[in-house]
Amino acid sequence: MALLHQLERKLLWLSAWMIHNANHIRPNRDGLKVGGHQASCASCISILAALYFDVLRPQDRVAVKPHAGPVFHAINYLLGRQTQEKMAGLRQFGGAQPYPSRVKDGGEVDFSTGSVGLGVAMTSFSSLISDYVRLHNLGRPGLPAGRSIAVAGDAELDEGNIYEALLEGWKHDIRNVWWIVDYNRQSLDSVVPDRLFGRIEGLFRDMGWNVVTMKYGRHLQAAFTRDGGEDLRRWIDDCPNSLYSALTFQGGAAWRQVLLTDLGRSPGVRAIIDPMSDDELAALMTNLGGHDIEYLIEQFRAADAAGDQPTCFIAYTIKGMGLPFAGHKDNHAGLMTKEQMEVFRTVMNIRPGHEWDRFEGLPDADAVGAFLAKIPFATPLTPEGRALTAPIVAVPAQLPAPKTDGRMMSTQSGFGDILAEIGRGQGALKELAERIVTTSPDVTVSTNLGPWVNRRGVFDRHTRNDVFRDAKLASAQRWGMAPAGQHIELGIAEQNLFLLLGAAGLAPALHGARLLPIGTVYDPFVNRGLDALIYACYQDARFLLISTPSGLTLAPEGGQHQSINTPLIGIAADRLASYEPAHVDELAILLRHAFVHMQRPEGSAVWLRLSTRQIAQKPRMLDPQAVIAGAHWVVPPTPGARIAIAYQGPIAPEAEAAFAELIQEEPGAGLLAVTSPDRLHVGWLAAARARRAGDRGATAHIETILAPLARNAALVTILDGHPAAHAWLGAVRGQRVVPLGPDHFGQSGDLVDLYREYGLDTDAILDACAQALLG
Ligand SMILES: Cc1ncc(C[n+]2csc(CCOP(=O)(O)OP(=O)(O)O)c2C)c(N)n1
Ligand SMILES: [Mg+2]
Repeated sequence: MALLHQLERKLLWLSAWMIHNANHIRPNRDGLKVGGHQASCASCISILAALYFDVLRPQDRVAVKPHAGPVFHAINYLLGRQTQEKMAGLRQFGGAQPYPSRVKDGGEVDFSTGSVGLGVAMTSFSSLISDYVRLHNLGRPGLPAGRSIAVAGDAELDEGNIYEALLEGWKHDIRNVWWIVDYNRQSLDSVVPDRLFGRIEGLFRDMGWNVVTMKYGRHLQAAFTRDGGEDLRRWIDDCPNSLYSALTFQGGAAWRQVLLTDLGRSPGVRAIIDPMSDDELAALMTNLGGHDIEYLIEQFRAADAAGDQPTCFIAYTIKGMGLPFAGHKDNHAGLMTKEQMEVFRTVMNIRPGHEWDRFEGLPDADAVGAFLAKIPFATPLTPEGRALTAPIVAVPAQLPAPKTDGRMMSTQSGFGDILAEIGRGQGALKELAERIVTTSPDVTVSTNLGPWVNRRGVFDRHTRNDVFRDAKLASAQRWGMAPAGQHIELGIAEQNLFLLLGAAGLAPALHGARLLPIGTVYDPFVNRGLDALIYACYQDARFLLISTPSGLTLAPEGGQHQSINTPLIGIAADRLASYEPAHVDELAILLRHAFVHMQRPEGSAVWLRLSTRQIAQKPRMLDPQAVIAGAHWVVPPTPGARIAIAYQGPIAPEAEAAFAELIQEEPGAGLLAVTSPDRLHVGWLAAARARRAGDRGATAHIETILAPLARNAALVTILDGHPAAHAWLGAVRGQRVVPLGPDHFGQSGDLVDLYREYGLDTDAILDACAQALLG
């Protein structure tokens, strides 16, 4: 315990110093605030120390609240897993990130955090995936199952996604999840209302969680057992959060004054507080559960021994504990002044020039070092460290594409057919089929996942029969639930979809298990889960997103469901390769590519935007590389041609019809199928960068594609999405673009009316061609 107390002091020093160094010591070249959160760090020192230095096992995975990033780095530094250089570079280019980041800070980070609420919820989906991997026997052999743990700020519980995740977790009977709330009753702007936690505690219990409230530390608990102790406890229990915070900031004399005013007539209370100095009184009154490491460890161990029920620990804390602005309501981004830091340095016994020394100022430095070497978490998870890898699953050269020749088909039904064929799991498809895990937020049937689910079953930790099937009632969906199932059924909340895809997409790194996660969602509702989608990609999770139906092509089903901004999101989202095929032959190429690209170290998640519109499929030979690179000529232009039509997605028939008329007058015109403005744009920027770096021959796919057209040729572009997705094509070779696509949405109709109203029909394309040719 004595050594743990010394380690707590060290974490408090290092986290505060790291932020101080970034703001006050390091040269500032641009005059911008650097920032950092010394108070948020101080608040959870004991919680993190109890976890990392005692309770955690190497196989546990932790999401650390964003503003405790410096404490996390300090812990790793003490364990020899973080460098002084990175810590001194906190918030600097190449230095430690402000909030723990898997991709930028490296393998010690299990889950990135930053957008509050998401890291917390991620842990429940991570535990679900942990169960999935274990029950399918896909994990790295010999790796024990660990807990998924979140250390959360209390304001994170204001985020709605927390409650969506709680409900979903309850449905899936998740296990081995701990959420530890750093309950400092402060957020960024203010002190939170007093009665809130009663509510939140009830919510957790209703969702089947065990709730452990750690309000008072052992000193206060002891005081409460004395004469007058009950009065003191009642006084603190009734004390509004804001007053408690203010008194904490003011210190011992202020505490004494109010206690004497309110409880001075109680001889027992007088006997407790009168013998104490102001400092001792302040220490007693702020002896909350979350700052008592002995108590924390005792409670964590007890929960551990009690089993695998999900547990929420509410650890009462003080924001800024141990620092001059402890308890002050404005302390969130508060920084210690240089003078305050000097006082702090003296108290911490740190010699100038030795600020970064690991055990500087600790009375038992050698013993602390020896202790750290023996804690459970000091054992590396594997010889390669915490970030695991998984072997690549072979993908056959061609996926089993449905017979399309001469048929009318939509990309959505093509997707369902191909996946169902893979689901047979025969021959070369066996391993691929075993690694796929699908999920959908209550749109499994309407996104054509049904046939796949019929073949592979629904995942559940418990086997549950399909009542309809057992009763021989006719239904197209035969969905028994069992641990061997490969579809994870989700409720309708889209953020959960992306958090689950994120967790499943990290299975190689977290469990050494290769999963190929596929999630389906209606395209417009990508927006509902967008922050969680970006969050999953930011962590480099690998998954395939299928969004369908999309655009105003869903026509009578549309109105509010018409998505126009999603192609732009596809262009802008990092670590996400986005496509919109028009025909099923392109789709088959792209699906195969997705399974390969998701597994490449330099790959990424993949997004296919699909449609329910049935269009004519034609026999043809495609160049897969061109489809993957983002565009291919359906009808190549003759050299020097004055115009081309470029289309994307299910408006292909309108583009073809317009093209048939156009070539009557412009025989050399070209017809271009765009499968990905995102990939074209990525390739274009990459080629420009390569040329600037000296590779003069670097050429982008879109540059090659547009090269045959005349320098001053015109491009008429069209997609069922915002026209800005294509407008940039004019910048590639300085050609003129007339971009078509809806920039308004919101009414249903049939395709004829909608395409006319929003300028996507054949006439609109021909008008645009005329305008373009006139220049
Ligand atoms: C989604 C999101 N909204 C807003 C913010 C800005 N923000 C950062 S921290 C914070 C308050 C955090 O309070 P709490 O979770 O209680 O953390 P602590 O008190 O421990 O610092 C806010 C609003 C954010 N990071 N993410
Ligand atoms: Mg807080």
